[in-house]
Amino acid sequence: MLETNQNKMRKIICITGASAGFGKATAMLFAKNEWDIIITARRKDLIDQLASKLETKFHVNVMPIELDVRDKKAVKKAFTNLPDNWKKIDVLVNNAGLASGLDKIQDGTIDDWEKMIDTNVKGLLYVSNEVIPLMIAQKKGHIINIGSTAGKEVYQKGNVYCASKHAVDALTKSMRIDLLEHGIKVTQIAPGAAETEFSEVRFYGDKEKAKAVYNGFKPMSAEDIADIIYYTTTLPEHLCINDLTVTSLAQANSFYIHRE
Ligand code: NDP
Ligand code: 8X3
Repeated sequence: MLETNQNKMRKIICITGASAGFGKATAMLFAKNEWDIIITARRKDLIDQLASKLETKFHVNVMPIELDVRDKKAVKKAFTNLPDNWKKIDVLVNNAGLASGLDKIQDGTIDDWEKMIDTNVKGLLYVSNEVIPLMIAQKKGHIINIGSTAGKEVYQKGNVYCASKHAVDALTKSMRIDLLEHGIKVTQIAPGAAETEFSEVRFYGDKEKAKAVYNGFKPMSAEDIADIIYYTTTLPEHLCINDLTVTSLAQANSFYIHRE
């Protein structure tokens, strides 16, 4: 953290999975809008670099935390060890997530299934479990869960990834009900295809296969999703976007993409 930025604390957003894709673009946009930011991911070098860049460019405070959201002890430690002024989290973006593999259920591996369930569902719960009490104590807060069109409809070979995002859909609805009395907003953003590292991760680093996912149409970008996340935080106190599905113009839902 730069010393010059230290005295002035602004609104605070905590973003999981901020080393790439949606999370990184969201960190950049909120920094530009003068928010202080907690960024977490496993790739420490990337979040450290991002933190320095944002602090220098936008003169905000950034707290980079190396964190695997699947590790419940590490999640607890990370939030317990936050300095008190960083515990005043206004917005949590549960974004860390992945698809691993694209196979029929009979061809899938337990290793891939566990990766997706442990990250997309259990990781989201571990982080929420730490942040919700902080928000309840403040009597305010906003949790934004990144779901997917895969959480609205299942598609062939999507099986466990789709199930994990259906779980995000259900948890978002449940959180909204349970937190109603505490004045905490709960939003799900459910994007369709966006070109990030997502497909590269899904196809185990195969760049060509990943690129082909977006052949013949203009997918969304990470910046598009960051804009939408930001927008949901700009509404008046009494308004909450509960659920927002967004796709590129070429995509109708999980099944229909118009390719030229
Ligand atoms: P990217 O692969 O570009 O980014 C994923 C981010 O999640 C990275 O920062 C990665 O960081 C982090 N991450 C993955 N696993 C873990 C973990 N175990 N602990 C902590 N951080 C982790 O993908 P996107 O930005 O596209 O995806 C972000 C979210 O959006 C995911 O939940 C994804 O399912 C969802 N989504 C994506 C869509 C798309 O088409 N791109 C569409 C709909 C939803 P690191 O590797 O450094 O840990
Ligand atoms: C990512 C979008 O269509 O690959 O959640 O499931 S999709």
